Amino acid sequence: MLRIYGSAKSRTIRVLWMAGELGLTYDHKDWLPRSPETRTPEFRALNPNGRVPTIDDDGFVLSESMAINFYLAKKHRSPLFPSDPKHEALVLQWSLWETDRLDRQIVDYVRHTKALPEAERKPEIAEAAWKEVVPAFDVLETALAKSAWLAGPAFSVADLNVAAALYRALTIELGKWPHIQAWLNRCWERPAAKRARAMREK
Ligand SMILES: N[C@@H](CCC(=O)N[C@@H](CS)C(=O)NCC(=O)O)C(=O)O
Repeated sequence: MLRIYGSAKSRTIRVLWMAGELGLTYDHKDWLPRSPETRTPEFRALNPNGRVPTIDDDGFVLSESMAINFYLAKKHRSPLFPSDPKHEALVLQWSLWETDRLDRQIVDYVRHTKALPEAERKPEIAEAAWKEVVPAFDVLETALAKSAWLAGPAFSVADLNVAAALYRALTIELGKWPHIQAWLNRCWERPAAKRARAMREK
């Protein structure tokens, strides 16, 4: 049995989306980041970082949302994991790129402009984050102007990983990046994405 540790109100939303795409049944430990449940020796034994998402798939324990999604898609022989090695490499390229260029930056920007209570927002953090978000969005916009999807001719784990990581961007004005806007809409309109989002926003 697959067990998924982590609330949809965390990066676990990526894995819940993937599990939905694959039609998997799973036991969900709906734990918030830094919750007491993630601070136990038992959870530390699964993920010494104390972070979510983490999965336990019949004893195979894995952390890192992007890696979990590669694993699940590949294990279940889903077309979301492309068979062409070039498309597979593009899945890795875009997932690693997002982790490097946008993962923390987009969260910092949105938290410090709207998500946090006003008294906790730090404009200097938002400003520094935005300086990194803009060139990264420009790169993504150029790629999506050339191709509807990030890794080959169809929606794949590359699109899922990057679009899911850009959950926070759903609240940003994206008029300057029309291809990102259209692609984000296409990705988040998928039934599995809507279900994962509903889990987060309930
Ligand atoms: N690179 C990791 C990041 C995981 C991560 O930072 N998770 C956050 C929640 S979104 C967490 O559990 N934080 C708890 C902590 O920092 O102790 C991934 O993509 O899975």
